Amino acid sequence: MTTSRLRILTCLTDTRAEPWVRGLRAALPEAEVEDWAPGAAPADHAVVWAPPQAFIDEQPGLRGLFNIGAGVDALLRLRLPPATRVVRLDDAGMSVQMAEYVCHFLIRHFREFDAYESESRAGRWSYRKPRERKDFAVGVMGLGVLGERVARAVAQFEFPVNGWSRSPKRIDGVRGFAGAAQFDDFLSASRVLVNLLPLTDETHGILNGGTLSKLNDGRPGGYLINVARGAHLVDDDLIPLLDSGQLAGATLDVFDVEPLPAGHAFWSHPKIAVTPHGSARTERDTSIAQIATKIRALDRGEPVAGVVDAKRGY
Ligand code: NDP
Ligand code: OXD
Repeated sequence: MTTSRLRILTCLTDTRAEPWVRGLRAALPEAEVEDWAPGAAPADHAVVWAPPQAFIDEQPGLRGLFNIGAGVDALLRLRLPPATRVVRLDDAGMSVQMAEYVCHFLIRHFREFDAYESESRAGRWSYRKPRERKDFAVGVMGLGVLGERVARAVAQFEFPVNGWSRSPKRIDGVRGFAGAAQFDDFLSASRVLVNLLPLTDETHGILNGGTLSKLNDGRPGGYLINVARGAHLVDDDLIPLLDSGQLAGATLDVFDVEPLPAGHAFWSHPKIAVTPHGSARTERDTSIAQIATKIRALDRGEPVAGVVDAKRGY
């Protein structure tokens, strides 16, 4: 009698597969690990980033589909075998990076470091009037693995912090708002808005002219930091809000089309800072260790963290 070896395929769009295959082989010596090519023998588990439907169609017995990122919107758009569990990365070094990124751009805006930089380039020694933290309440949309860490980090700098999630949350130093019923109050109470929601049918286009105009009690001077997904933002609504002064600026790490196309208005707008979807990068070794532990646990029939609820969309 032959017992077949556990089989794992990688299918990683825009990511070099070779180091992942090598790392997974080292972490799971009992398994056979290969990068997918059309027609390859089907797998028990797959480690993926934005795989095509053609890959999934060749995996009728897939038990675990392991995403090498936190956001699973691209996976949930695919037709998956009914028994396949989609598993997201559970932090794996991302939340500290996200906290650094948000605190960096928040503080840069609050302390007007861009203006100081221009002054220094012009050889001018000039102070700006200090601004008060109490006037810069930060609203964090999404209080999951990343949002909660970000909210706590911002609170450490003594900004007032509001958090919005689907279900109510209690986080020290964070004023909680939950559900559609409290969304407007959350926006009005926040001046700087940080988006860390998953992209779902409910959250698509949630950053638009109507919602962004409610920031800061409707007064001018709001600021947007979008680090979740480009499709949360209605691109065409942002520029008029910036040009009119209703919003003072925006930091954008994610875009509807990535890479952000050459010539897109966001590249050159003086009030927009663009970064290339790098606010929290996947740490390969940490992620491989996490995925290997979860593959073994799933195969022993044990529960694992980060299994996605497809109905909820995250
Ligand atoms: P989680 O799934 O851990 O958390 C999601 C949070 O959003 C939860 O608090 C959830 O509420 C809340 N939420 C979901 N839907 C709604 C809704 N309709 N109304 C109000 N709140 C809602 O996600 P992560 O924190 O791990 O990641 C968030 C997103 O960040 C990812 O989906 C991904 O798109 C993006 N990301 C971006 C990266 C980058 O480099 N730019 C890197 C990694 C992730 P509840 O707690 O009640 O369920
Ligand atoms: C992720 C991402 O979801 O990189 O991990 O956006």
